[in-house]
Amino acid sequence: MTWFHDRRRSIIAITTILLIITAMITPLPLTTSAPQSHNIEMNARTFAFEPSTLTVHKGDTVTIHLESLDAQHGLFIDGYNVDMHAEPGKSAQATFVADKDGKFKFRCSVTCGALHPFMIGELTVAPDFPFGRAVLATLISSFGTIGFFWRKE
Ligand SMILES: [Cu+2]
Repeated sequence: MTWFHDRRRSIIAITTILLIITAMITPLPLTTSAPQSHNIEMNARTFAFEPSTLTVHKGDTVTIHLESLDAQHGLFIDGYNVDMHAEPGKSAQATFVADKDGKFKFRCSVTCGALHPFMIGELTVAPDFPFGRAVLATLISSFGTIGFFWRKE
């Protein structure tokens, strides 16, 4: 009996192929495949950053312009080795490639007062989606293959 006469196998093969196509073409909420450049104007004041959260995609180039509105402040990003110092009238700038995905705290790196330890924010580096889709497609085809070759005695 050839495979296409086997109803169970035909259903599994067709379902698997349809699921893979769905995984590849379904629009995801943040569909940016090509790396982007971000120019971020970051204001620092005692004791907060504005904005306090940043979201980019893995592979993006990020330039942060740090402007201080009152005293000397710094901006250090955990896990990225980015550090810069600014004081009023003397802004600082740093550029880096967001090559690691995950959530990274950024914090003031100049002791600026009582609440300095709480002067923090968060950088989110979202995984790049073509990779996510590839992982999904691989998983679906693995399950499909297992289903296809599974034999009940
Ligand atoms: Cu500080």
